[in-house]
Amino acid sequence: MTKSALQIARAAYQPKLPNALKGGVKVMEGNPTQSVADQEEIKKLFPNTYGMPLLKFETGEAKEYAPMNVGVILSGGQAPGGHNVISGLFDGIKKMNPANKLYGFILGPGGLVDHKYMELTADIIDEYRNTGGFDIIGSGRTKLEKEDQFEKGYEILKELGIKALVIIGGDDSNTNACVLAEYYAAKNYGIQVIGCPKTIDGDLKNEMIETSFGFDTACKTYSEVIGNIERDCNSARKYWHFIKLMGRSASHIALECALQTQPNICLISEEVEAKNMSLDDIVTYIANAVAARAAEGNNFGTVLIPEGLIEFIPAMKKLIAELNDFLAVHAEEYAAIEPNKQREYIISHLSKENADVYASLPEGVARQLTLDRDPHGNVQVSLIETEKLLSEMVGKKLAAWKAEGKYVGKFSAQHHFFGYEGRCAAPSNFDADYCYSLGYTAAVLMANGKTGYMSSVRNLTAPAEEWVAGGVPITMMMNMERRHGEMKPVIQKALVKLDGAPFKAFAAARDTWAKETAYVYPGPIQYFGPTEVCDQPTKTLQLEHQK
Ligand code: FBP
Repeated sequence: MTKSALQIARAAYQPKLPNALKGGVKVMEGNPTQSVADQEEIKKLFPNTYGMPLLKFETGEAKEYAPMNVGVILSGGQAPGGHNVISGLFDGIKKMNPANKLYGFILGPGGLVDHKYMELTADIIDEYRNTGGFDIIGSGRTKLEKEDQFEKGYEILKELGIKALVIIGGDDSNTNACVLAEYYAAKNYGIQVIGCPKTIDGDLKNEMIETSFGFDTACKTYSEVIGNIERDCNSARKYWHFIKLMGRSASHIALECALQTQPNICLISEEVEAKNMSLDDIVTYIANAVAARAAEGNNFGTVLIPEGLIEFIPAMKKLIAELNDFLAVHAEEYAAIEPNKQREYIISHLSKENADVYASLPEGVARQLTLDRDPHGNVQVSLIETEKLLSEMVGKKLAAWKAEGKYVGKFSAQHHFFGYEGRCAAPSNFDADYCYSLGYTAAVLMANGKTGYMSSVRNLTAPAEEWVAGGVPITMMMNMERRHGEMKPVIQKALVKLDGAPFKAFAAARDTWAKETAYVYPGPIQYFGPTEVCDQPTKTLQLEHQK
């Protein structure tokens, strides 16, 4: 593989570890734990893995460990640093016993079920240290939730002599890791399962998991490009840039990028829902900012839009729910209608409230809402071009205001969607160190016989040497939620807290940012140089840790 000069230099970077992981490790047990909610139900569902204590690692005597083979799976969307979790895990198990072997299952959880795997040897691991992507073994979205999958997995684990499995994934994959841990414990199969918190979305976090890995690098990558757009925008002074950002339901990415780049506007889905805002309220909010800037001679600006916005607008949520139900029954009848009559057909079959909302939508978006459905019959909201929907509606509103004699200046829009651009970026120093430490922590948890735990590394705004490593029982993060019509135990998703420090900092500054041109240009991630340039965690983490 030909490598760039930066890749070669970066390969030599030795990620930092917390002091407690540098030599022998002592495992300190805390008090028994409880799930965040629905304790009785969760306890009943996880009799073998419920209530376990929190674990904290401290420096201890070096021990000898019996040899063990270990498996690893990358699950779900890519996130920068996955390769470092695997290299930390590899170095950890080799340090405990050089005879230990690491096997990677290919293309996600499906690899375990289909028995597709490879041994990860030192030369392979060395190729991938400090690189972005999940390509060392690939990732996939197969859900591990059925007993026959668990049994198929057991067959191959037994065959390879694997005693412990690490699942690197988001909230759903870690929920499934816990279900698997419980199943293998109940069956006495002697296989431990450990989870690792991954997702650029930043929505797998709680008291014990300060952030999921990948969020730092992804946000810094998007912020670099948003900053570049802001500078372009401030140079040409003729466009409003509407930028949609990945993140699924939660708006953490949009919020962090706003804190880093100070755009004119950033929408936060959680606030839209809490304030019961309509699409028109949002459009009016943006249009007012456009008109106010135009009055100062500034016919340009930047708007950040979280990917999941549509689902958080209460009226749209209701409309989508009714459309899902209606089309589940009438899809064929609808498809047989002439294209130019389909809109009328839908309007005539919806309740008055939803028909009005539907009728107010631009043609293209209205069509997307009725056509693009996933295998479960749901609208694929991520495919809805919210950035275009909003700019089109803002344009119309401004034209109407102009017709009424109001000064609105000139409005010309550009559109962007940033998601895939950041998910495989080479990890920042923060993610390189954090991921390596998470992988190493997983190795210590396994060597000490733990199962049903998630690797936890905390105190992340301090230098890496002072980070606190340990394990958190996955059941501790669970509650019961309705999924596909059934109540299921799942890890509670962390949405943006409107009373949290990051949102409050943003809310206190946003009116100024809307009016003035207060852009910040963060520039590219730096790997070599002064620590204040290279090693800063996200603004979200810094604000959350401020007392
Ligand atoms: P995970 O939740 O699996 O980490 O995935 C995150 C994400 O990047 C979301 O932000 C985005 O909505 C989704 O994956 C896109 O999925 P896909 O990669 O299947 O297109």
